[in-house]
Amino acid sequence: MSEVLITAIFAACLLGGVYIYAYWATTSGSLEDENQNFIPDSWEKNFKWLFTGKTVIMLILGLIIGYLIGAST
Ligand SMILES: [Ca+2]
Repeated sequence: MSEVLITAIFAACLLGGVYIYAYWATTSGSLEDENQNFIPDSWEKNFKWLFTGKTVIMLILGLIIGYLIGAST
């Protein structure tokens, strides 16, 4: 496997974990989410783009992973 593929898979898993954690933490009340957008309010100042761009980021990572797996076989 190429290093790019491993990096892309790792990034997708890491981001998936971050999104799941943010959802879990806001719904369970562990982290404050007054505006109810499933983004912990303390993260919104610096990391809101990571959530608003979620679909695009995951799509690009998916395309990279799919392309590299396809190219390697
Ligand atoms: Ca919020």
